[in-house]
Amino acid sequence: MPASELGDSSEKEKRVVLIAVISAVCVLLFLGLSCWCIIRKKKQRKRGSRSNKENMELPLFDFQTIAAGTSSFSRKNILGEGGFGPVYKANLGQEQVVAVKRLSKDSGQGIDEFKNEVTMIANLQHRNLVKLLGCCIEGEERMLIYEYMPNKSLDSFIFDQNRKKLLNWQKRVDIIIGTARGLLYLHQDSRLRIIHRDLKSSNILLDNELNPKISDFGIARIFRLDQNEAKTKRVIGTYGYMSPEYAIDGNFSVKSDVFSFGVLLLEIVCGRRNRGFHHPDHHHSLLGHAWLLWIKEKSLELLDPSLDDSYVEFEVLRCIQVGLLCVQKLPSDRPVMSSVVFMLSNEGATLPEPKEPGFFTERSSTAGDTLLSQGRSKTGDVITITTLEAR
Ligand SMILES: *[C@@H]1O[C@H](CO)[C@@H](O)[C@H](O)[C@H]1NC(C)=O
Ligand SMILES: CC(=O)N[C@H]1CO[C@H](CO)[C@@H](O)[C@@H]1O
Repeated sequence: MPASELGDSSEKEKRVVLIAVISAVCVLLFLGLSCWCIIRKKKQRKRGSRSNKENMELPLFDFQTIAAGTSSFSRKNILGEGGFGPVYKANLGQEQVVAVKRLSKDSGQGIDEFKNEVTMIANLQHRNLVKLLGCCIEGEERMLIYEYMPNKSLDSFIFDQNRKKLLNWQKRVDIIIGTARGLLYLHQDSRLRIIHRDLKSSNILLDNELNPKISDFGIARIFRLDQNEAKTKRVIGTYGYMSPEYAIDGNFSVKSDVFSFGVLLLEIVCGRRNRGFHHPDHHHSLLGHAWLLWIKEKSLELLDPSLDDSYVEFEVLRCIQVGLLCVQKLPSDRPVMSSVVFMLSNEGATLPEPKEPGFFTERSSTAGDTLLSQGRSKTGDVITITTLEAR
């Protein structure tokens, strides 16, 4: 073979190899690119459908059906006032009765609270939280549809001279523990960390068997899981249930909910409201009264007289002790809800000694009280401080 041909053929071979390599790289590049495109598209579609789902996961109810079910939103079907408007009882036919929370047109803050409540509660499910069935959005109308609670709210029992007799000691303990479990779920067991910020007896609804369900998430806040505290300039809440650090500085955390829970617990045991509590011997609130009895070791006197003999003494004392632990002045002294549930449901649990409760000063002179009275809304029950918006 002549050398020239040899050189030629090796030149040819080189070219072939080069072409093969280039085309292989091209094919690989093309394949890689198309794979990447397909994967990206898939991801996008997935993300799209997920965000769609998150918004639209809720069943939509038809406006006409609800209008018919409430006799065109007649007053006689009003169950009560929610955070942002009236709540109606609606009969949707086929024995389906629901509660409809309708955003009032004149409620300025309402639309935010509505959205807040939808996104918040649509993602939650627990037997001690009220269940959202769907919503209705039509034109200006915004409504939330909840399961109907035939026995209304806890305050309609414990503060009513006749109906309070229907709740014996065991039932009250069940309500306290159920509420504690619901709150524990909000604080740490759900996918989110939620601070309710307006826990009170009228936000605890009772089902057929008088099981408690926490409701009204209009002003609840979601915390990041590593977040412990937040501050707000718009303090919204209910007089008598707000912790000192929240009422005074707008600081809120799981511990401000724990404070409200403690107030609620003591109200259930005593059958009287913390707010507007009167006692012939002093000017303290219910919390102050409970504390005075505790240090005199006379806590049983706190017990609702309508309870007769249905109670178990050591259970009552333990409940009161847990209540007092929850309403301690310093947030860091208050237990978290998991400890509260543990202390309430384990007879053997050893409980720390409570310290002085928040707002433990006789009424006429408390900084808390004067501050709190500034922004009282027209109902006198729900207040906002710093900005005077009624809710
Ligand atoms: C509120 O929080 C700030 C720090 O974030 C703290 O300095 C202040 O003392 C707190 N207020 C109350 C009443 O605890
Ligand atoms: C104590 C009380 O009023 N219980 C009622 C709760 O609701 C159910 C269902 O409507 C009634 O049957 C109970 O009497």
